[in-house]
Amino acid sequence: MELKGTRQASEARSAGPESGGPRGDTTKVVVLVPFLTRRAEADAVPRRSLEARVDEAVGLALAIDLDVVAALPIGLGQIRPATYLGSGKVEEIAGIVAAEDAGLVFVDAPLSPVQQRNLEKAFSAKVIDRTALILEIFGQRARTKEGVLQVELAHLNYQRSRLVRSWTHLERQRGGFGFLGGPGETQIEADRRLIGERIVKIERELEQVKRTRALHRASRKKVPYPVVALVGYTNAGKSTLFNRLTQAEVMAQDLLFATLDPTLRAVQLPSGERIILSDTVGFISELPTQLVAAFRATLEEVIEADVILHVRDMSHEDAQAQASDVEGVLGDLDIDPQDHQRVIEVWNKIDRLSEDDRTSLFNTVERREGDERPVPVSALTGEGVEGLLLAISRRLARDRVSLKVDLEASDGEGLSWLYRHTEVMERRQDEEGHLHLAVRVPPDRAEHIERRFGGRRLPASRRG
Ligand SMILES: Nc1nc2c(ncn2[C@@H]2O[C@H](COP(=O)(O)OP(=O)(O)OP(=O)(O)O)[C@@H](O)[C@H]2O)c(=O)[nH]1
Ligand SMILES: [Mg+2]
Repeated sequence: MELKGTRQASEARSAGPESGGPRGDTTKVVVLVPFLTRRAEADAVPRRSLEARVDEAVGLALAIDLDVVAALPIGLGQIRPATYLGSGKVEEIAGIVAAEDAGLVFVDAPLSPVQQRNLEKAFSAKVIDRTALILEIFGQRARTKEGVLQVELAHLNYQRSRLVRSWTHLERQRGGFGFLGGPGETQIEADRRLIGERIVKIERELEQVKRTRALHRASRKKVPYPVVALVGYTNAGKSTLFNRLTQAEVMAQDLLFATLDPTLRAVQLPSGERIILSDTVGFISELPTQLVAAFRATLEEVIEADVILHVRDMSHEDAQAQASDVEGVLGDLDIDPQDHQRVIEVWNKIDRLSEDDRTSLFNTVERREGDERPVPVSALTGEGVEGLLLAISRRLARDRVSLKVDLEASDGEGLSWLYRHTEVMERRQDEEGHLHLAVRVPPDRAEHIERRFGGRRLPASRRG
């Protein structure tokens, strides 16, 4: 068995020995990545390398500052109903847990409550599965009221589905949001009715928050700026690209799920038009079902976006598998990932490629035609970003209608309406004082302008 020790300095917040509870330090975690040795997996699913899976699991643990004392791929002939892992493995791991004084074991798989409890007994340590860990990360990251509520809701639903006793006495002593302690875990003890009541309450609050946000979005819609949303696998470089495009300083880190709540900024394209750029939460494979719903709400910006940038880390060995995961989630959001009128693939991190890989990537890009052509960039160095902006402009120009509007110079009200509700591309005043404007609007607004101002549609000359 390979032992991939990845120690990370972190403050030791030892919970201390507990009679009957986990013995070790609950900030020290052993990461287990079970994989089936006889794979019955459908070939349609792109395979992930085991090493990348282990890296990702370690990344998840590091994302909440755990001290990873060991990370082990665990080959399984079959999944055991009682303990998930075979008894030999369980014993072996228990030895490692004790030797490393780890108080926590992260099993990168979905565990049943029974399996979790049995493993906790066998390891004398707290055991969490993939869903619990991701929920924990989300709990720490959520900043907006809506984000916090959504994560708590996902958390409660997860708890309700597994009401079993675990090391609850420990959780009471520790702060924090969720599974590693705090009020979330305490409620495992509470009965279903209490959890149910809390769920209803949160759902009601969420409704309210959503209504407010829908209102905000509606009022933003009156402003004619199109919305461009960044989506992609976690750590693909969305926030880095967002910062490059907006000159903002959104947290961009080599950290899984660095971004949780959507962030919006206005950006001016070189062609002069303004867009609203939206940075969003990253996706991950085997996204826990409880979180899909939370994602859906967080991703409302994406659902309504005019253009979607699918940012991909092309230097990652699992780039293909990651892209399929992202496309799967887009599909769940009723967005067709193959609709290249709307979805632009941004091939990021090209600065990390070898000369050969770079050449072959550019060849692949060249072979694709028109809208299907991905845009290679490096969000880090800025290479290719001009091309990306151009690709965005082209998409936007296509589904917007350009109109020519003539106004009396005295029509100040009309003029200010146009500035508020359209993109004014050109403005000219003739000798007699008449104003001649070229404006651009979404198709549904064009009719109104034709009626109100007698505007005339221009041939779509700006189409790229
Ligand atoms: N070499 C290189 N590194 C990059 C590039 N773009 C992003 N990175 C790095 O990749 C890591 C992740 O970047 P982020 O921008 O935080 O990724 P993200 O997609 O926003 O990730 P989440 O918010 O976690 O979903 C950071 O360490 C970045 O510096 C790039 O073009 N080249
Ligand atoms: Mg981010």
